[in-house]
Amino acid sequence: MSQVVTYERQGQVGVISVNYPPVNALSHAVRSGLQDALKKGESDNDARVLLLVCEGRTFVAGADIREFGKPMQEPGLPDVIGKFESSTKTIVAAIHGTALGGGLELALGCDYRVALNSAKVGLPEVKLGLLPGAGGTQRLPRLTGAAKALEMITTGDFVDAVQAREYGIVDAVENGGDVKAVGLAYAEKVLGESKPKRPVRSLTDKVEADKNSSAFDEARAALRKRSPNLFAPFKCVDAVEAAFKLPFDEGMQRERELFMACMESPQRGGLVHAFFAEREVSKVPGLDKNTPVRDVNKVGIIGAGTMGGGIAMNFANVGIPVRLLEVKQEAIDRGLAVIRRNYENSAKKGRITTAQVEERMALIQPTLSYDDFADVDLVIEAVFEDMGIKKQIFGTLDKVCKPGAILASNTSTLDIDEIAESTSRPQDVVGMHFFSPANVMKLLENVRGAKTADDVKATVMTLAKRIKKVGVMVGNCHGFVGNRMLHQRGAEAVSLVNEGASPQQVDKVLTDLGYPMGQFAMSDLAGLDVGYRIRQERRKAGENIPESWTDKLAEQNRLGQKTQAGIYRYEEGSRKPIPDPEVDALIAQYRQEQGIESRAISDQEILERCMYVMINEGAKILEEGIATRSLEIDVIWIYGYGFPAYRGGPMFWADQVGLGEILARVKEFHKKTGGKQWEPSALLERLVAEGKKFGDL
Ligand code: T1G
Repeated sequence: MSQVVTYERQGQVGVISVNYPPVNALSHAVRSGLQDALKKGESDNDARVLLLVCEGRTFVAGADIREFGKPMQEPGLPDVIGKFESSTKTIVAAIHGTALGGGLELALGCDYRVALNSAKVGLPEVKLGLLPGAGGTQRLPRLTGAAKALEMITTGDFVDAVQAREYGIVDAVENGGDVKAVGLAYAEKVLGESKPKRPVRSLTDKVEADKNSSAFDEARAALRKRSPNLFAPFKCVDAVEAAFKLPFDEGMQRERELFMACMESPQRGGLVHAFFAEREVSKVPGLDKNTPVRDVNKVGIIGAGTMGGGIAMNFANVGIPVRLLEVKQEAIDRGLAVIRRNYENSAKKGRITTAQVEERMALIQPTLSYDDFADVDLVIEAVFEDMGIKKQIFGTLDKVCKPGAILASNTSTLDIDEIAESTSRPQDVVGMHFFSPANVMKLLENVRGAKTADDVKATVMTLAKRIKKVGVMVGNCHGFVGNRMLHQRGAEAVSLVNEGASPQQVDKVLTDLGYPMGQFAMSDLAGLDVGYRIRQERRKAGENIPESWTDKLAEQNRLGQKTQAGIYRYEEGSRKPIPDPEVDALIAQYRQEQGIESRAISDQEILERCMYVMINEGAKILEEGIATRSLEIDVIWIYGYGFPAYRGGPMFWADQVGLGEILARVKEFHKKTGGKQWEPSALLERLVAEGKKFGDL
């Protein structure tokens, strides 16, 4: 392997250069290379100042996450950074791209830091269930003070170069694209001005000023509100506080102890799994990564309702013009008004400017005529979940759209192949299933039909990244992956209420697990009419779907938040679900009519029945090849339904619970109910028999 860290002298500057694609992560080779290059620089008598710089796309973006969980090989990063800080020579770090985590910590071990204008810095370890474990919690506060350090370290948010200079993290910001030239010039300047070594550990003014600050307890109180279930953020506060209470070396020791506690936490395992899984899903097994993609410069969207409007926003947000089609002018006007209101709310929160509101609105052109779809590269249909309507629409699209236009449906459950058969170009038909609210939820389930062309698959997967979504390629079946599992959880939740649990008890078990909202609160958000219509469709198609108490609510026009009453009731202007005695009475009445003797149900039974039915369904989805890897299911549930990333996703969580335990309970529920949903998955049985996990697939 070519040297990942080199040393060369340019004039009076000894240049230490890291070159370890893709992001110069601090692998063992890089840490050793840095140590060796530093020794060369220190022994090079003609090098009067040293410069640390990186090749490629970015300055060091952190420790090598792929090494986590493996035995750490010396030299450890804190030691390497300590050698830079105590070096006999003054060291300048030149930053470009994203100096993150251990990368920023390495730069803080240098005496001066210069950054390109386009650079960003951050300590995002908390997003991996960790804390900065190489001095970041001790050095950053010595430059920024308590409040900024706490904010950066407990959120993991990046700051841009100018902000970093304002906070005292970098000393200078320079325009220009050649970070090495900028670094050399700054090193010469340091030399010319005889700037002394300035180890960050020796800075005391910020520590003195904030040592009795209330910022630490305020940060803890804020975290108890924002993320009570998370472990690492609270340890971050403890570590930063140590910088103000202990001498530097003891503070470093404290940081180490807290870092190891985070490293051993199951939350770190879940978050690191989620980090890599999110990146893995963009590599579709069986789809050549060099498959050409089709141009998408103009998009047509059919339906200006909640979904269509939200989908349109995703494209306008990244500058792609949209033709938004409806059948009636008032529907268009209503849809555009909702879009404008959403943008104006974002502007009020400072997320976008008022100019951007107008720019984006101008990109969304309404139309009542399919003729305006003649030149679009992609159409996304987002109308009612009614197969008859969809087939009619795709028949029309087949006639009006140009050859090569991609015809996508945002259907959340219906058969993509059946839709494709209503056109003469099934190879151009694909599912693009957005999640409500479509302009917010990051997940995009791209559904391949039997005849969907490879370049269409590659195009929609690339497009997902372009519109800042996490795209997952899935197979075609009722409900695809996410909703197929959600359907099972929903049915089990309804059964649990039939048998004696209350909706709020079921929801609390799920929110205690870490979901942002429970099954029934989510049904009220989506609208009970959505599920009701799907069940009616399936009854029309001849399936035996027994009437449930939720049908009765829908028939009483208790549709959820949109009617201020559904499974819960909602006060004017509030989204807070309030248990409703009227619903309790309706459920009791339903039990009586069904001859059900209600019983007390434990939280544990609720957890097992809601989660294990999903795991069993997920295993069947893998068996059928609807998903090819369990990590795809994890990503779908984290980004589509808010499954807690710190638990890694449902299949990762199942591996932690133990597949043997899960299979045993699945068999018990199957024996007790005979329900098809409890028929043990053959894959689950095989994995247990072989002592394997989903993660081993
Ligand atoms: N280690 C190993 N691989 C990494 C990596 C890392 N830190 N960061 C990225 N990669 C890989 C990634 O898997 C992908 O691989 C490729 O690089 C491009 O990434 C002691 C302990 C830097 C903003 O948390 O936020 O330091 O798929 O697709 O969208 O205190 O990657 O190509 O094979 O995301 O342009 C702290 C994590 C670590 C930064 C670039 N650092 N990375 O985003 O590309 S913990 C982080 C990112 C730590 C110390 C502690 C992003 C990025 P492949 P990408 P991108």
